[in-house]
Amino acid sequence: MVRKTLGLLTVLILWSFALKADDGSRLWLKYDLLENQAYRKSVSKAFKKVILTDNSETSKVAANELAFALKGLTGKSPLVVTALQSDLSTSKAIVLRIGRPDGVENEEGFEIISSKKGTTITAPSSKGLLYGAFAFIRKLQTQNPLEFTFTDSPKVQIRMLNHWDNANGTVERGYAGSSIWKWFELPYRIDPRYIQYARANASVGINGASINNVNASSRFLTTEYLEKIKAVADVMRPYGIKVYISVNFRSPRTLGGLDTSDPLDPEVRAWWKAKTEEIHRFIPDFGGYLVKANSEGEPGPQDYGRTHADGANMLADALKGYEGVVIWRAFVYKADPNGDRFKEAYNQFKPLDGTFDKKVIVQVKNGPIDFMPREPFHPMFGAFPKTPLAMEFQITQEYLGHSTHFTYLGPMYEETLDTDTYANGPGSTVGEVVDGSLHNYPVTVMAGVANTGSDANWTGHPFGQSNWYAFGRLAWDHTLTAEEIATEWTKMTLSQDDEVVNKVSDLMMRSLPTYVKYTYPLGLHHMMGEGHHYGPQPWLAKSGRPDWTSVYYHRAAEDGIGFDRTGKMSDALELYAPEVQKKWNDPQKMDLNYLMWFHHLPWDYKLPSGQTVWNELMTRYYEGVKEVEELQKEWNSLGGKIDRETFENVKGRLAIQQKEALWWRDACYLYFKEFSKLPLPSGLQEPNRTLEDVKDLEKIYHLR
Ligand code: GCW
Repeated sequence: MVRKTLGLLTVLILWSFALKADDGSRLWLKYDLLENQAYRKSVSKAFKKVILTDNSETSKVAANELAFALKGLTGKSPLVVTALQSDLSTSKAIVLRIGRPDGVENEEGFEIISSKKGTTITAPSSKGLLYGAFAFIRKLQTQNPLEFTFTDSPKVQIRMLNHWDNANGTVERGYAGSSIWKWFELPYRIDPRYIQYARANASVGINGASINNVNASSRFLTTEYLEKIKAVADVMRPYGIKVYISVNFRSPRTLGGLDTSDPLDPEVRAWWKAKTEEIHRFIPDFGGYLVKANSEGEPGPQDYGRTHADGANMLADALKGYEGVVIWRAFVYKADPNGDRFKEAYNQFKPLDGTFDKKVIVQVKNGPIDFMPREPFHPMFGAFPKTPLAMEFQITQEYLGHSTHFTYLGPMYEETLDTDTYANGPGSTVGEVVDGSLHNYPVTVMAGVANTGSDANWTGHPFGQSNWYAFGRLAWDHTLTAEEIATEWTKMTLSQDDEVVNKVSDLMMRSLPTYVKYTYPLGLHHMMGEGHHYGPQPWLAKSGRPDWTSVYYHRAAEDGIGFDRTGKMSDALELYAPEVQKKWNDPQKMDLNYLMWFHHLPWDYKLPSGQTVWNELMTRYYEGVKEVEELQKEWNSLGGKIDRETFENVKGRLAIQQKEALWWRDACYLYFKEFSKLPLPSGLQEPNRTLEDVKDLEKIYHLR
């Protein structure tokens, strides 16, 4: 009897676990039953059917998504009908209608007029209807009152993910399993995750995906692969997503059998024209080419004494007559121990402003070095009135603790986009450069390096999903705040309880400043483990190139620490507008978060805070560790209030993060102490290990 009861109990427990456990695969599109009964009732009363007045695939996707969401949120399936079927009453319905309402600025915009008696979504195109449908669903998921009017249009035209995925299924800088693209199965088998991927992107307005690594294999341009890419493009199309291909500049040689890839060579140009034509036979709405050239060993026009503009314009020429564009990356730098990598891209590209074809966009990383946890904005954003510049953010956390550390990146994106470049005087933010409003760019692009992978929850760390989400929302509208996005995401993804939502979004907002404190306080940068870019390695002095070491950047010595980029040394500051220079050229007046980006200061230099550089630095390292412990405690207090699987997942990762925050702190303190020869500020406790002990830890990562 006892045994029987126990058996039953186990089954019940397992069953309740199965019911509750959430593997995260549904992302923020969960559509779980609305817990607030009054709200749920009013939603199911207001919307009994979805009426579609347009027959395109994309509009059908929009209608079906609305029906699917309503079924999940209210427990009742609405009817989906096309207006052609009968002259149905529009009361108690969500009506999807093509039209151009006032205030809708472009084709992808929409208007929602909602009431308790029904809702009409109007848009100039079916893509607009799709975005309107997802916006409406978001309002329901976040329990917005049902009476409202809302118009919205994207500020940037091309909002895309850049996948650094390879043909063999690996992902460069990917930390969530292998690639989502199953090249060996395509075009015959369509993995259902492609559709889920497309839905997720469409829900935040992402309308482009470059499907392969910018360190590109020519293989993606073979006919065999074009057939595979076509199959992916066919899945993406109804969701409003165009496919782009990263290309290897040497392809005319490797694939075409030519003995050069010189962009001015007529045969090379003809090869690209023919290839472009072939691509369009497979993918008529092909998005275009993404190119990493003459960067980190990749081939490019400079191999033939030509410029980036020569290379990009040749590809633009091949795309003439088609919709597609050329997105040419500005991530270039050369190995010069006496130079400053900060200035490289600017110096190579600035003379080319105004010489690019209209189809070319130059894609610039948010900061001048490389996706560091906190970078000043890239100086190029203040200096290219005649060339459209695309923003490239990194969503995958290459330098931000991969998928073990909790770092919500919304505040980083927001900070960059809101910074004033002074390109046309005060009020010329990076966001306004990128959205084209400042210089009237004909094409505008925002790209995010994807953090998606084969892990069930797509991103490894559950909060990695929020970074994908935040990128999409800000690419659509860069004036949204990171905080409102955090709240919105949490409501859709983790909880419907206001108290939990407030707590979680507060933790999200604190997560990045905390990460910066225990890794790169005061504007230090590029001191991570060699190659894999994980954990601290401030002592790294020898690498394949001088600008891949740590000492190149922190310049710690007996006389102090930091990279002097003022007129006294590299003068990189001079690349910014005078107002920006003024903001950053005086250590007594500047935001200390950027201090070491621009100044080399004695260890005992007195900062305006009253602290010396050494004491401020150490205080921040120690605070960072404490803050992780607080994050951990506060997260752990949410047990029972968040889905168990997600809760445990984050809890486990936070435990690793706590250990590794200590690793960073001890490594940096013990190493920098060798130069400063100063003790820890009073009240801070000595680590219980030596510098050698900490250096030994790094061996674990070199075993890979
Ligand atoms: O930071 C470096 C990364 C490389 C990457 C490169 C780039 C795709 O470590 O992995 O290569 O940036 O952005 O091209």
